Order: sequence, then C-alpha cells, then structure tokens
Amino acid sequence: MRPAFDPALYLVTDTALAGPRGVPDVVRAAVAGGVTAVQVRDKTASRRELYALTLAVREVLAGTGVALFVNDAVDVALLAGADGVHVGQDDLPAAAVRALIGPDRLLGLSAGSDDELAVALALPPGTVDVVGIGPVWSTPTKPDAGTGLGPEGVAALAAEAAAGGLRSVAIGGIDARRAPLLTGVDGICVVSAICAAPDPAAAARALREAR
Ligand code: TZP
Ligand code: MG
Repeated sequence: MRPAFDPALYLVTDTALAGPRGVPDVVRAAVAGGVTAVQVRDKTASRRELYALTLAVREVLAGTGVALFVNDAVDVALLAGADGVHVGQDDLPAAAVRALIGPDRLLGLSAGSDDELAVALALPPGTVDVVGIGPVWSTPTKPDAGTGLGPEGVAALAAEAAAGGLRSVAIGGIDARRAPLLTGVDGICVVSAICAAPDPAAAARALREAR
C-alpha cells in the first residue's frame, strides 16, 4: 500500500544550511515542531553520501508517521527504504519513475508553470501523488528557479491540480510571515525557513501556526 502522506508542512533539507548541527538533528527538531513530510535533497553529495544521509534521516523518522522523500535519486530512495521520490521536469520522466518505484511509494513532481502542471495532469491517475508548485517568490536557496509565480499564480495552479485529483504544495521563499498568503495548496514546503533557523523546532511551530 502507498504510505500515508500529510503535506501540511514539508521540509526539504539543505546540508550547507543545516551546518554543523547536521541534517538528521535539524530534521529531528523540525519534526518535534510539527513538520509532516521530509525530502532529503543534496545536490553536492556523492551517491554514497546521499545514501548514508537518507538512512540517517530514515532512522530519525522511524515511527513518527512523517513521510520521507528523496530528491531525484530513485536508486537511493529504493535502497534506503524511503517512502517516495521527488523529481523535477528535467529528471527521469514521472511515468518512468513510477515504473521503477512500483505502486507502493509516493511520487512528487515539480511544476513551475501551466505547461509543467499539464505534464502531471496528463499522466494516468496514481502516477503522481503531489506536485510542488513554485517558486512562489524568488529565493536565494535556488537562484536558478527564476522569478516567483506569486501567491495568486500558485493558487491558480493549485486549483487546476486539485481539479485533476492531485495534491499540491507551494515552495520558494516561504517563511512564517508569508505562509498565510498561500491559499489553495494542501501544504507548504520550506528549505531555509527551517534549515537556516537557529531553532528549527520553533521555526516549524511558527510555520504551522501561521497557516
Ligand atoms: N524549488 C523551487 S524553490 C526551491 C526549490 C527546491 C528552494 C526553496 O527554498 P526556500 O529556502 O524555502 O526559499
Ligand atoms: Mg531534480
């Protein structure tokens, strides 16, 4: 069976921003503060490092009910026993990833425009579980993500996703002050608002309360 997944507050990890605390400890604190899903993302790690990191985060999440995704690396997700994979539109096609991961794992797909969302909506039902819509605002965490869609642009895409049976999370430039501006999505997704926070548990709590 496909794992249960609550997209309300979805943390994407950043090893550099976590700093000497390390990603697993930041994840532990963030979950204590109310994070409901975690994606291990590290564009600079070797495959071996990403595998080790995913195993360490999996251990932190064991028994919490918080779903674990891995960014891009389908092999790492499968080998480390993650709940799912998140891919962008330049990664392996979503249908191919679904064929690799089978029916019992979650699949997330990035959608930064109407055309990209159309890719997700054209797939057979059950291929994609959640679309990541963004960036809402431009963000130093991913400078190449471009200018933001704005909360209105995100709400329009989220409504389209929902009409097609897809859940959605918004990503890009979200903090506790901006979180209340987001409507229509099933959750919010953050990197720096938690990974760069001096107190990740308090940051997660503030984001939950802001929604
Ligand atoms: N995809 C679109 S924006 C983004 C990703 C991975 C980074 C979001 O980071 P932050 O720090 O929450 O703005
Ligand atoms: Mg990717």
